[in-house]
Amino acid sequence: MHDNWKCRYLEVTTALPAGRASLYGFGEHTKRTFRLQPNDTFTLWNEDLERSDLLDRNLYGSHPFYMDVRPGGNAHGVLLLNSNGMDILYGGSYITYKVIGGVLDFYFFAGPSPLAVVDQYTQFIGRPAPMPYWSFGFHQCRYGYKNVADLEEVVAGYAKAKIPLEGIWSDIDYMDRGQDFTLDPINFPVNRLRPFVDRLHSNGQKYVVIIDPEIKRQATPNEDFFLKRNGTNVVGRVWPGEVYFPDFINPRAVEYWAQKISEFRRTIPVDGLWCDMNEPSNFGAWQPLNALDDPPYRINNSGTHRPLNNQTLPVSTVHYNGVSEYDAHNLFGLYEARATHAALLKDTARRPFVLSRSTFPGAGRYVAHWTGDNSARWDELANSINTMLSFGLFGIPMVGADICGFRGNTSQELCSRWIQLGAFYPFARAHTERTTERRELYVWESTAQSARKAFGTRYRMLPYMYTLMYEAHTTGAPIARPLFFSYPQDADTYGVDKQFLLGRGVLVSPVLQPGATTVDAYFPAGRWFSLYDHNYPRTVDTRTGKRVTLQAPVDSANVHLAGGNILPLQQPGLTTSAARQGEFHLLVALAENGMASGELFLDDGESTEMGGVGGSWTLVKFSCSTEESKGIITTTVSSHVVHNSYTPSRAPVIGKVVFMGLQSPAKGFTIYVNNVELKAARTKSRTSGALSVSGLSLAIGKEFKIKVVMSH
Ligand code: MIG
Repeated sequence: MHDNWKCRYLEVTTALPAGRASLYGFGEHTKRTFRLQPNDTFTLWNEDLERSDLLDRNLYGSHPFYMDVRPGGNAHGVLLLNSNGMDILYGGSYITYKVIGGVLDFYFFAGPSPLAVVDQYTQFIGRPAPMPYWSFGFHQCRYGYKNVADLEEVVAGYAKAKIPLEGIWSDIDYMDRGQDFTLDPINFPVNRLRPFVDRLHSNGQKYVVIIDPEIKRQATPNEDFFLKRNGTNVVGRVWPGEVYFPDFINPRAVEYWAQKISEFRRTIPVDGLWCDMNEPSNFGAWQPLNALDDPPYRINNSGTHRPLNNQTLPVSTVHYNGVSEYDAHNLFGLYEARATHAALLKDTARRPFVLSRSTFPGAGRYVAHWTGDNSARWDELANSINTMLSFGLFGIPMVGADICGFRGNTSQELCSRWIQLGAFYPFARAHTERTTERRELYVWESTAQSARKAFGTRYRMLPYMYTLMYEAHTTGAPIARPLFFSYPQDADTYGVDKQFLLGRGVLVSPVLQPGATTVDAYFPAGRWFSLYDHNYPRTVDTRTGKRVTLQAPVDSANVHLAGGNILPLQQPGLTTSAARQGEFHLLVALAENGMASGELFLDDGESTEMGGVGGSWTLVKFSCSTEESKGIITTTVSSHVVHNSYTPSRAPVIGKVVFMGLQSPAKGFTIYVNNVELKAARTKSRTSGALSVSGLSLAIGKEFKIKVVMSH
C-alpha cells in the first residue's frame, strides 16, 4: 500500500461501441435489469447494508468482472483483478473505473461464445465447487425458530403436507447468546438437538447452521491470529457483544477454525455451514475515523459516500504479513469461505456445503451464495433473477434468493409466485426475518399447492440439475443462464431478464406481477414443449423468435423444453435420496430436424471430487437423429457411455423414454430396442406427436439404441 494518495488513486476509461455492446456483470448489486443500462454505476466495497432490496447499492460481495455480447453473438469478458474499493461507471460508450488502490491488472477472456467466456474466466479464477446432491433439494430456514420443538414442528408440517423438505436450517437462535460453536442451553440443549439431528439423518434429511466470523472477546484463545490495529486486537461489536475477528489470511487462524468446526461437529454433526456477516459486518462505525477510512476520493459507499469503515472494520486494521484491511477488505469473505470449506472437507471427508454471503472472484471454488436480506415485494421477486444470472457469470452458479422474501410480511399470492420461481433457482431455500408472520410453504393451502407442483417438477429434474452442476464444475457454465447463452445470434434475447434457462434448453417463464393471469414470454426460434402438460403438446413453434402470451395458472410457472434437448428425469420424492431410488426417464424433445442431445452425470452425490481421475462416476451422452427414406421415417436415440465407474449395488436403469415432436407417430410405428422389435413394452402414442415407451429396463452403463420406425 502506498502512503501517498496520489499513488493510490487509479482511474482509467475504456471505449465501447455505443449501442452495439450489451454488458452484464459487475456486482454485487440489486438491479432492475440484468443487462447494464447506460449511466449505471457500481460501487465495489463489501458491505452489510442490513438489506439487499435497495437498488444499485454496494452489497456483500465484489466482482469487477463483466461480459460483453455483440450483435452476431460474439462475446468476451473483462476482469479487473483488484480487491480495493472502486466506483465503476458504465457510460454506454465507455466504462470508467475509479479505484482507490492496488494496480490496474486487467484480464481479457476472448470467448467468442458466452459459454467460452465463462469457461475461460473460471479456468482463471477457479472452477465452481461441486455441490452435494442433497443441496439441490428444498431448504427451509427462519430467523426465529425458537427451540428444537419448533424445528420438529416444521419438519412434521412438511411431511404432513407432502412437500419435499431436504434441509432444515438454524439461524443464530441456536447459539448461546450469539456465539459460534455454542448451543443455547435452554432452547437448543444438546440432549434435545442431537437426537433431532440424528432423526433427520435417518430420514434422509439435513441440518445446516449459521456461523459468523467473529469470536466473543472473552472466548478467544490467547493467540496471535486476530485482526489488529496499532498492535492490539481490533475490538468489534456483533451478536455476542465485544468480539475479535480471526484473520483468515493467517494459516493459524485457518487451523483454529478447522479445530472449532470439528469439535462442534462432534456435538452436532451438521451437514453444512452458512457463513453470514463476513463482509465483515460490524455494528456501527463506532471506531474512530482514520484518514485511511476517508480517503480524498470517496467511493459511493452505501449509496451515500459513507466512510469505508461504515458497518465494518476500520481499514487501518492489519492482517497477516502486514496486509492492510484497506487492500484486503473485499477478500475477507473469500478467505473465510476457503477456511470453512477446508475445515468441513477435513472433518467429513465428504463434499462440503458452504453458503456464503460475502464473495469475491474465486469464491465459487468453495461456496454457494444467496442474495442476502431481500424483501417480500414483487420488484424483489423480479430482481432476484438479475442477481442469480450475474452470479452465474461470476463463477458462483449455486445461487438463489430467500424464497418468499426475507424482510416483511408476504401475501399468499406473492409467496406462491415466489415458490414457483424459486423452485428453479439452483439453490432453493425459503428464509424469513424473525418479526415476520410464519410462512413455511405448508402454512397456506395455496402455497402448499404451488410447492407440491413446482418442487415436484424440480425433483423430477434433479438428475438434469445435477448434471448441470457437473457441467458448471468442469466448464464454468452457469446452471441458471440468460437466454443469450443458448441463442447468442438472437439479439432479441440480450435484454431478456424476466425469464431464464436451466442449462441449455429448459426455459422458465415465471409470473412476476400481482394479479397476473397471463405471462408474456419470449421464445427464441425453434420448438418449445411445455413441461407441465402431461400430454407434452408442442405449445410454441417459431421460425423466428417471438413473444407469446401464455396462460399463467395460479399454481405454477410456465416451463418449456426446447426441441433439440434430451432431459434425464426421475420420479419426484420428499427427499433427494428418495427421488434417487427410482428408475430414470428420458424426455426426448426433437428439434425441427429430428435431432436432440443431452447427457447424464451420476455419482454418489457426496464424494469430494466430482468426476476426475480415479473417482466413481458415470457420464452418458444421449443423442437422437431422424432419417427418412422411401416414405419411412426412422428416429433413433442412442447412448454413448463416456465414463462408467459409478456402480452402486442397484444398477441405475432407464425405464421409460418419451419422444416429443415425432412426425405423426399415431399412424403406425414399430419400436426396436438394440435392433430387437419391442413387443412387451407399453407404448402410447398421442395425437400431439408424443410417444411414450415404458416398461424398459436399460442399464445406464450399457450403450443402447432405440429406433422408432414410422411409415407415412
Ligand atoms: O443482521 O443471523 O443475511 O439471513 O437471518 C442480521 C440473522 C444477521 C443476516 C442474514 C440473514 C440472517 C440474519 N443475519
